[in-house]
This record gives sequence, C-alpha cells and structure tokens, in this order.
Amino acid sequence: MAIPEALAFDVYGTLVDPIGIAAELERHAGDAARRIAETWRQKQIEYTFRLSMMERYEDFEWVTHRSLHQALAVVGLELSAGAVDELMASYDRLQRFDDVAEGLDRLREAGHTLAILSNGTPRMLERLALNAGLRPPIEEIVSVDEVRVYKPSPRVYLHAAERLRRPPGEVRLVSSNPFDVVGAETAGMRAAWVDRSGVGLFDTLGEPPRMVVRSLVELAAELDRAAV
Ligand code: LAC
Repeated sequence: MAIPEALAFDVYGTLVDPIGIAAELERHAGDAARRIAETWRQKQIEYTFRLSMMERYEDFEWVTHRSLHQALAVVGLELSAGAVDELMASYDRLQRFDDVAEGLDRLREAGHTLAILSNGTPRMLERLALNAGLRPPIEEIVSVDEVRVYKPSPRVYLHAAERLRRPPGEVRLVSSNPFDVVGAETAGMRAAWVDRSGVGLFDTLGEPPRMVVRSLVELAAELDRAAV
C-alpha cells in the first residue's frame, strides 16, 4: 500500500487536453485548426509568464481570450464574436486524457488527498471539473487567482501547500509541464512529471524529477511501489 500523500494536479495538458480543441476549431478553420490550437496554447502560457514578469495580473479567462485572438491573427482568420464565445465555452469542456478517470480512482482508493492546482480561474476550473467528471475524486480546487500571480511563481506553490494544510515538502505537484515541475521543486515541493508525449523530452532549466510516469495509472503504481 502507498503512504498517503497530498497530490496537487496541474490541469491543462495534464488532466485535460487543450490541443483537443482543434476538433472544434476545424469547423471554423479547416486544415489550420491544429496550428491555431497549438499557437493558442503557446501564447496563453507566454502571456502568463509576461504578465507575472510585469507584476500585472489579468485572470486566465482574459489570457485565454486574448491568446485565442492572437492565434487566429497568426493564420489570418477572423471569426465572429459568437464563434469566439463558442470556442471559449468549449474550453470548459476540454476532454480528459484516457488514463485520468482510472488513475484518479486508484489514487483516491490508495488514500491520497487529491487537489487541483491550476492557472485557471475558479469558475473555469469548477466547470471543467464538472464536465470532465473530475470532482470527485478530486476534493480541492486551488486556483492561482487566489494569489493573483501565475505559475511558476513560488507564491503559487506555497499558497497551495497552505491551502492543503501541509508543509510544501509534503505536497507533490503532478504535471506534464516541465516549467511547472521545476517551479514546484524550486519552491520546495516534491513533483512527478507526466511525460505525455512519451519521448522523455524534459527541459534544461532543471533536472527531471525522480518520479517520471506516462500516465496517472502509472503514477498510482509508482506511489504504491515507493511505499514498499
Ligand atoms: C495549468 C496550466 C499551466 O493548469 O496548464 O495551470
């Protein structure tokens, strides 16, 4: 049996697939859909980093809206306000990855405390959790909106530990995003990297964490093994 841990899950890219929105984009953009989805995600993350550098905060809904407009501009596509609203609404219905339901159930059964720790606003995360069937087994939702700064500011991770009523060293961030993993470890948390592409390409700002898995089912097995 595993030693019960507090696990804080990243959402976009880890529990749900933001690039999956390409299916929705195809209706508007045909072949350019995937490029728009990827640019949308890249710009969204870039904007969070830049806002934090400028010590300015605009919430993730604002960031997601602005980055969608930029991604559309890159391919020279103009959409009606209605179509943009529909795409934004689709962001609350992103599909979970295939391993997520089983993985979370196993982790819950093993006695771990499960929380979300995300850049998303509380409103976005509540809707997404409901639509993707994440809650339960996830009990707590922690949004960066509570501290008005984005990942990987240490303030985010320290706040999450406080919300989970544990010292940072007793919380493990689970994320597919290397910048998030490195940020959490820098703030004193443990981490697990979910290598969703499966090719082992981390980044070079920090070492990969000791725990690297390809799915949440594998994570449950790893935590069981770690306890032996
Ligand atoms: C999140 C982004 C970073 O969910 O994926 O916080």
